[in-house]
Amino acid sequence: MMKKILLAGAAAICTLAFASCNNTQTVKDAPIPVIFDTDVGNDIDDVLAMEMLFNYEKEGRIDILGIALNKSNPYTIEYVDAYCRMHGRGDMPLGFAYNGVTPDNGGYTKQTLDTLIDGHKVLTPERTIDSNLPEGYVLIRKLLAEAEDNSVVLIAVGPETNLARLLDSEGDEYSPLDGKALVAKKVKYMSVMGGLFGNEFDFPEWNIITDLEAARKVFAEWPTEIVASGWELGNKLLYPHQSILEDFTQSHPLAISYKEYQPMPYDRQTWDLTSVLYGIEPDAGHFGVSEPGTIAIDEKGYSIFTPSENGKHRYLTITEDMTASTLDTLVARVTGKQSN
Ligand SMILES: [Ca+2]
Repeated sequence: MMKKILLAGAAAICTLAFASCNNTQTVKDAPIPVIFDTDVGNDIDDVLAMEMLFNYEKEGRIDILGIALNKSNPYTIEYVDAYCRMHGRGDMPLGFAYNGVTPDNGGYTKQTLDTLIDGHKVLTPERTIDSNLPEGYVLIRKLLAEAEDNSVVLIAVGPETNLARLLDSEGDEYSPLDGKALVAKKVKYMSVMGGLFGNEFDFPEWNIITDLEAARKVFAEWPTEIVASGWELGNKLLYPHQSILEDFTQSHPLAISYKEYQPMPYDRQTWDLTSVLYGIEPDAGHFGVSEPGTIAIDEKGYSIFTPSENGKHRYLTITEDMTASTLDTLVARVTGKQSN
């Protein structure tokens, strides 16, 4: 009898300890406010990256404050609006880079929007180019103005048109601060896919050269910490096509778009996914990070890293023995299935 009572007492203490531990964790793990700047419609990795963000949001780990589109094509608006709607976020604030780069249709947005399964569209947009979306940089200004100081994680995975326009912006109805001061006050750090680092390859990376002046400005003037994922990193982590075929229903817009983008089977580089994973889980050990320094973009678009003790820039690294587990985690975050 005595033993039974003692055990019950111990269980009660455990329960209390667990509750208290849980409370601490709840406070510590308040959702991270995230702004996503993307060129959905160019490469397919943006869609996988966006899917990761919706999975994080459903788990209560982040709040997606808004999405700024930097592909200047009308189908990008319809696609992203409908994609948000599919995930129950038809209210998602969207901004658009008017007169920006890559105005072409690209290889999967229109095709997916046009797809009918059993006579039904798989994506049903309500916002279009005629919806008077704000400029991407204006949207970001509004969202930053409403956010807590030093709180927002900005994840940027395309040409940096919106970000350069943001840095050039003056005070407005949302904030008296100019773009740089507003970013310095509100942004915690930026996780950006762009550039190329290390010695294995040597060419100007696509996100950088596609709006070269914007990228040069952002790396020269952005006032917060930047962690860049270079081309070489996502190139080491290839998304398994089997996941597209087996983890998604084949009427899912992600699966349709992936198959439209290139002939299957192919394992696409996870460039944009790496910046999402690091942006949300910087301390989880999925990547290494370089020493601090400064990333400069030269006039041809090459990214040049110079180490310095007080530098605000770093870039992601990965060793061969880390790739299998990091890739597993990327797949788990894209599919929303449990993993490490
Ligand atoms: Ca992209």
